[in-house]
Amino acid sequence: MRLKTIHARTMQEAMELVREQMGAEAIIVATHEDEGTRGVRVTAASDMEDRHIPETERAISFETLQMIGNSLDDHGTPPQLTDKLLNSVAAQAKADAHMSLSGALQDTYNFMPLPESGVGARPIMLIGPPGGGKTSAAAKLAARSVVSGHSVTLITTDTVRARAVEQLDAYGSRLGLSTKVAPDPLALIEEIENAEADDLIVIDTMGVNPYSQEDMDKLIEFAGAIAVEPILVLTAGRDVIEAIEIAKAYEDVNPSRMLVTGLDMVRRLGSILAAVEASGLAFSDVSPSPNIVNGLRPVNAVSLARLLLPSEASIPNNTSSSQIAPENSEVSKTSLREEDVVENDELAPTGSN
Ligand SMILES: Nc1nc2c(ncn2[C@@H]2O[C@H](COP(=O)(O)OP(=O)(O)O)[C@@H](O)[C@H]2O)c(=O)[nH]1
Ligand SMILES: [Mg+2]
Repeated sequence: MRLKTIHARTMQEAMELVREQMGAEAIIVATHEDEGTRGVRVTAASDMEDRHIPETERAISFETLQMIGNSLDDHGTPPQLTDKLLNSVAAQAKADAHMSLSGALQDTYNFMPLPESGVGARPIMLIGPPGGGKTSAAAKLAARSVVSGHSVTLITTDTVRARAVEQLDAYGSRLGLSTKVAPDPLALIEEIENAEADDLIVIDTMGVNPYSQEDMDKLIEFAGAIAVEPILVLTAGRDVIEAIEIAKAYEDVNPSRMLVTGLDMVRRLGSILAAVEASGLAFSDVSPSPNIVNGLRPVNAVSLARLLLPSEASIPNNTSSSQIAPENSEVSKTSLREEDVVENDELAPTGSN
């Protein structure tokens, strides 16, 4: 590797780490001091010859690497994860910021969007803390499948929250679906077995306090009753450590992927990057809107890189630069291009939650 970034508490500590990890001949090519308590990051080149390679012929320029690092910092990404991503960026044989960050994200994360058709798919069980967007996500998944011509069975196990069944049924009935209610694991098995073979089965569940063993045990009973695929539904924008701990708290339910909601309400994705990495889940889809129709987007390394970088760095030449982020936003907030925003949604949220 020609470039390496190292994070440390002080510049002296960073220099020592560079010498220790890369040898006495390593050259510091860039330093970045974080305000507050986040310490310093140095970028070093270990190959003396590197200095003589013209900037344009290097895989990635120091300035581009710095810019990507600053963007990740602006998103509140934990320093160790930023370092990991930057070292992967430096190892990509691509000069373009967007392409090299995409490559690093591809190497760091798994991306597994949820299916539209039930053929060959396990029933999808949406799990997570209360208010995370599970019921909305169930309706969004159902709507996506119905719109693309697939059949859906919608089930809820949430007989705990007041009007939870009505909430899902309000969405489902407008899609022409009747919501099945499974108050206990046996009823869930029965409803799944009653579904047509090709149906995409979407199961909404009660909100589970991640730190309540009693709540978690109840969820485990439902998730363990029959082969389902638990998907952790989390809202973006939490504190980094909180997000990591919440994601890890669901490990016993064996989720495979994370569906991130509320992207329209945040400017920083660092906590999500950290929670997905720490929990080892794959990214599935993201929700950039409360709307049910068209309220879900599959996410991949390329679109995630676009969300993380400032717009001018991430937009390929042939794409419109229109963004809904305020122009003075320091963070890319990319979030969405205008064409992604769904308006006049007939299935706007009912507010019954
Ligand atoms: N802005 C926005 N609101 C959302 C999103 N997903 C869900 N919501 C809203 O968040 C609230 C809680 O959602 P709900 O699906 O009931 O959460 P649950 O308790 O996990 O089932 C509702 O008012 C939803 O309309 C999203 O992606 N963006
Ligand atoms: Mg709900």
